[in-house]
Amino acid sequence: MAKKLMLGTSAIALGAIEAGISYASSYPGTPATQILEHIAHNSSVKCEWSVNEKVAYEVAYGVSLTGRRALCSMKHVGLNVASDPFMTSAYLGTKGGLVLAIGDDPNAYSSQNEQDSRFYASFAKILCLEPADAEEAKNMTKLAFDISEELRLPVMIRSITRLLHCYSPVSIGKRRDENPLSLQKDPEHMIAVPKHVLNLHRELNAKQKKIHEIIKKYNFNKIYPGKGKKGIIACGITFLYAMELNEKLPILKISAYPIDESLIREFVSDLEEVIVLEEGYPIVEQLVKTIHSNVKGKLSGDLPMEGEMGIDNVIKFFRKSSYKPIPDLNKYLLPRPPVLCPGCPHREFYKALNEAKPTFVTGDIGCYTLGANPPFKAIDTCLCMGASISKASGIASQGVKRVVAIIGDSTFIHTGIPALINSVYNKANILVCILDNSSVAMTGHQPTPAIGITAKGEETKVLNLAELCKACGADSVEVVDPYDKKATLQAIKKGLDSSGVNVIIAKRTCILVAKKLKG
Ligand SMILES: Cc1ncc(C[n+]2csc(CCOP(=O)(O)OP(=O)(O)O)c2C)c(N)n1
Repeated sequence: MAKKLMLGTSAIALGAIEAGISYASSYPGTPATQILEHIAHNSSVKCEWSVNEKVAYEVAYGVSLTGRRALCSMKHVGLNVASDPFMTSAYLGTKGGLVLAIGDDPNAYSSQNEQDSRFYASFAKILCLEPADAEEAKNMTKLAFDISEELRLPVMIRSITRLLHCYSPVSIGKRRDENPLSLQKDPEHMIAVPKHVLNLHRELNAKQKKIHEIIKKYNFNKIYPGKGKKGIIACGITFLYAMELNEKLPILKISAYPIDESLIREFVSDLEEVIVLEEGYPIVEQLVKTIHSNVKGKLSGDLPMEGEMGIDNVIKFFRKSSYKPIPDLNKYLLPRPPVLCPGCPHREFYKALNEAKPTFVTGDIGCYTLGANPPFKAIDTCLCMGASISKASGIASQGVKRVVAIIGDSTFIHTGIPALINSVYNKANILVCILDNSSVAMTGHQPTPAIGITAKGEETKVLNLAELCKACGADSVEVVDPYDKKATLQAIKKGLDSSGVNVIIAKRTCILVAKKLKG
């Protein structure tokens, strides 16, 4: 079989393509963005950038109802947004294979937290696979569709930045045919209403035995014998750390959850010490601690609870006295904190905003969050996508005047719209500034509905943000060019002094996109 060096993201995409998917949906988010990009640019599979992760998951679930296969991918925090349909879809079950590929981000290289999606899989009572490298990522994704159809449940592929953004060899296989279209009504398994719920929950619980059987059948969790009374339990990518360590110790490789307790018992029965390696929260370690009295890992304080574990921390733990840290080359480099690009329209907007002297500025997530850094220091809070307008409403509800919410175009469409409606409905006095650079710049310039280009690069209807804001009931909507400082400053000053919900759309294409368009 031919092999190719591939990114983990591309490997997952390839696994889904070879599995015969009929659709893929996603909302951009590092480290998972390139999964959909690979499908869009390297296959004929239909796919979409959805407006947010909840919508992406619901679209994929809809495809599954037709008997066809769908992949839905997102970053870890995206699953918070998609958690409502995700949780109940496990109750209803699926028809065509439905696979949810999640990119976790230990160390928060590009995220607002380090949450571990394995919790979500166990919360929803579904099977979760955790590959160690790109080859496994591809094979597991492909297999996950068969497993999903066998269980009639969504299956999660959980991987992390280190795997998704690294290249390793991947075998290229054949694309399986798509499933035939077969949309049949099945109210008991399609309508989540109270009268069906207990039965659905019973069915979901009954599937747990089958999940364990499938994990055993495919040998996902495997013991590698070794020498000595110390043993390693290694989850996902940490299996590579354990191999690189080359201590010749017995290893239990974990690639599937929920974990089979009996396998852990079998593995640890003869051991005097068990070391648990896992990226993310100490989920496996917590379980092993209930089975063995000498467990080393994050909970014991031997490995870091926060950040990425990485091979360096593992070597440090095993080779205590002879450990030589990897030289910190960063000290030879000039510091390069993330900054707004030269010529970025957000820069110009912040200059005007600072001059207008607002009392408090609620931020959101996107390139414009960098306005919190010097020299602008223009943002006072950042929580999660879509929160700027609602936070501003909360602050203003306490009588604080001249409160400004800053939000990007993609973020506004993602979850800002309900917050705008909410602020109008509840009579807030705030100024909302939508920094519209006609791009999802932070994640690599994906298109948005406001520019009318699909994931496949096709033209589609253009969403008019100004008309939308008016329809939401905003008291005024003004569109300005942030390069026009006078007009921008004037609009901000006017908005700050007005009551009600006033919106400024600062519209200018991201400088990097504009450069590309010029060629
Ligand atoms: C729930 C969630 N989904 C996705 C992301 C990844 N992400 C960070 S900012 C952003 C959107 C940025 O686009 P926009 O609001 O247009 O601002 P820009 O970067 O273009 O200034 C995305 C998708 C995230 N942090 N949280």
